[in-house]
Amino acid sequence: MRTLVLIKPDGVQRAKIGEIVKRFEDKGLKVVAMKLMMVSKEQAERHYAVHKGKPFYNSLIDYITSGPVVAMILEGKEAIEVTRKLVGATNGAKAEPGTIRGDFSLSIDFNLVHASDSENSASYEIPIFFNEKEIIEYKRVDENWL
Ligand code: FUP
Repeated sequence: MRTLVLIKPDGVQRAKIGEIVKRFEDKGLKVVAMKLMMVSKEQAERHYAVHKGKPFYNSLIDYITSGPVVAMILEGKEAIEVTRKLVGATNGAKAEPGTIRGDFSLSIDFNLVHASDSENSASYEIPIFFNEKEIIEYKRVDENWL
């Protein structure tokens, strides 16, 4: 199972790339694609299409396109649910301590990370950021122990 994760512009600006990736790696999730990139307006609009028309939509587009993000695909057992648990609740002020948002975010506006919320979302979101050639199939040496 695969999921799309974005370390959003606040995560990059606050130098949390390593800390955030570490949590996914430590859990046993495998990085099968990763890049630092600017999200175009077109990509942002596709990615957040479900939120079109909501009061926070325009600021969401401005935020995700405001600076570099780290896009990655994580693979592993129950990858979508496990990643969402590690990320925590949408509003950082309410997210549990121990989660990424719970430890590093105090708001809903700057919540550091995006992670797909279902298999449907993952298969919609992944091609917005990656083509097939950018996804690497390999075995982690500890895979049989996870
Ligand atoms: P999440 O799945 O936890 O990333 O959250 P959603 O997909 O529901 O929302 C996507 C982004 O929209 C959030 F990261 C923050 C923003 N948002 C708001 O600014 N206000 C809201 O009421 C809901 C979401």
